[in-house]
Amino acid sequence: MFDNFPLWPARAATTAGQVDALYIFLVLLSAFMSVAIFIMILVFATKYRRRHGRQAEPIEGSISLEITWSVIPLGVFLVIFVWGAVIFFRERTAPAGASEIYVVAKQWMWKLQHEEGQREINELHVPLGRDVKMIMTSQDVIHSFYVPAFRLKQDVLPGRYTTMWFHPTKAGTYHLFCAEYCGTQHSGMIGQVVVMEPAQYQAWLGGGTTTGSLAQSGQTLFEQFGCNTCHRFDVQGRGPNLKGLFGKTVQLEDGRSVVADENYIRESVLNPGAKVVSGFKPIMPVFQGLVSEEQLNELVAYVKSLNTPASGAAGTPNLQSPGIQPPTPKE
Ligand code: HEC
Ligand SMILES: [Cu+2]
Repeated sequence: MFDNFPLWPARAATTAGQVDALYIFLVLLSAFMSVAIFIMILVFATKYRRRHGRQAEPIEGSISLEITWSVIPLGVFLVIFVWGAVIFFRERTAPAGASEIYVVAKQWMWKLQHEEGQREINELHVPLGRDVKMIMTSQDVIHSFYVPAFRLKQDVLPGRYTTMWFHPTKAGTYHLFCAEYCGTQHSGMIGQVVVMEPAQYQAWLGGGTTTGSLAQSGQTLFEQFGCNTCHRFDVQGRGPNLKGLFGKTVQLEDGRSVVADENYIRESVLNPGAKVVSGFKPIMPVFQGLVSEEQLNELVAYVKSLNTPASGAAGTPNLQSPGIQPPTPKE
């Protein structure tokens, strides 16, 4: 309805309409309250203006009045809260099977890695109608990934992954901004998200040169860094078998248990001593400072790829670019 109404940026993802609906509700509610207050001011100012023989009677406490003005606003605020929370949780939880893009922010650019191996700077190409999950980190200060057309903004922090996801609904080119002041060239840390028709996207994917999928690069690193000397897939090595690790609950030596998500794998590589797996000795070397953020993403993608049932022989990841299979029937 408001597609060409210049107050709003384009709506190009499923989140956009949801956020706008809540936003419009808030604006209307505030407008209604402001107007009501102003009308009351005028009404009372007129009604109780200084006149002979007419005096306002002060109300000396009234339970019913107090309950009314507590319960009604409470109800209104709860509506806002629940509505906002629903959108928030929906935005937070990426659907299973989303294609994954790794993002490394730095002063002052966005570096993007596709699962299929394509790399981009300040430009992100995604296909129309597929879920896309962004796994983001920063190699220096805090940045924030902001795409107004998707109504999505997520801080990107050094030292850990933050994620967000979207489902583009309209082909086009949209602004990408850094929304966290990050230094001199902050205002230049801009780019674009290009949403393409699936066929065009396939052509685009085929066009670039890549050195193989992220997981494949990760496998190469896994051998280069000697991870495979301890982490074996056939016999029990000095380190745990990483097959099936992603998403699993890991028992730790100190009695805690953690779910092995991207952040856990990341920490396990950078600072293995922080969470030692139960039954193993803390002999894994610290890789902090030895792997770049991009390499770390490749290692994480590799470890995750070890989960795919199609991985076949021990240690061979699924190399068939999971992200570019034809759309699943559910869509
Ligand atoms: C010297 C042997 C050794 C090397 C080399 C090594 N690791 Fe480890 N790794 C271990 C041990 C032992 C553990 C379990 C104890 C712990 O958590 O620190 C472990 C734990 C892990 C875990 C957590 C596993 C789980 O089941 O929760 C991951 C992920 C991991 N390593 C990845 C890597 C990667 C990636 C590399 C290469 C960059 C690597 N490791 C190199 C020995 C090693
Ligand atoms: Cu920035």
